[in-house]
Amino acid sequence: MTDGIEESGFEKDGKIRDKLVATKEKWAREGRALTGEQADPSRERLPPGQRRVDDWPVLDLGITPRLDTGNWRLTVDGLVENPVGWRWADFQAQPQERFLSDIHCVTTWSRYDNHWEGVSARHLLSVVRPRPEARFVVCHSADGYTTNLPLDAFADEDVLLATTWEGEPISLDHGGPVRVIVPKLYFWKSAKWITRLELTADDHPGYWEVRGYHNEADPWKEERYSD
Ligand SMILES: Nc1nc2c(c(=O)[nH]1)N[C@H]1C(S)=C(S)[C@@H](COP(=O)(O)O)O[C@H]1N2
Ligand SMILES: [Mo]
Repeated sequence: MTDGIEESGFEKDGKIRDKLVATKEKWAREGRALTGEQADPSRERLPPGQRRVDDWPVLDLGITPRLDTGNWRLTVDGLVENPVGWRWADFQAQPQERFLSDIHCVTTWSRYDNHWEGVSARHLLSVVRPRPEARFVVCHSADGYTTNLPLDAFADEDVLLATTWEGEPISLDHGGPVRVIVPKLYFWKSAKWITRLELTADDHPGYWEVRGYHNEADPWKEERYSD
């Protein structure tokens, strides 16, 4: 798999919005919304080129998997000492933690003060125990989407596998029953409908990363697109 979309084995509704994908690829080529500025997250809350919204837009490829807490599974495998295959009850049996973070989407909206609950990436890593060679995490989703992260970025203290937002279960539209949240990076790095986390030695650029989006995706450095 090199193009970031793959068979997931889950039933799905809808099909890839080719026009939307083409538009976003065009934006990447044109460098849309780039200001050329950088900002210091310890001094400013809104990254360069972003604007604040109060709603929470739904953005994805157009394929909604028929996932629920009954058929959802999470596999964590690859370069780990203790691979796991969790069902909902196994996931719920892990320590549940609360998080507060902002969302920054590359399409320029930011949403402050999102309250999440779920299992921290740190806890998950303490269970699976990455092997010394593990340096990257590939997030695989039930719609076939993938996105890649350095293991260090995934291991950050604010990263979680979220099951609730503002006290309610995360809706299917927003990636429920379980999605990844990586607050320090643009939101395309936060995989909805997560079903597999694969730890690897080499980097495997995901769906948007092979279509012109930046591999690192730090909003404070405006890493929207690759050059
Ligand atoms: N599985 C999956 N995760 C995904 C996507 C997707 O298409 N499929 N889109 C990404 C993008 S580009 C964004 S901006 C956010 C949007 O999440 P939201 O719909 O909850 O706002 O999800 C990210 N995670
Ligand atoms: Mo996005």
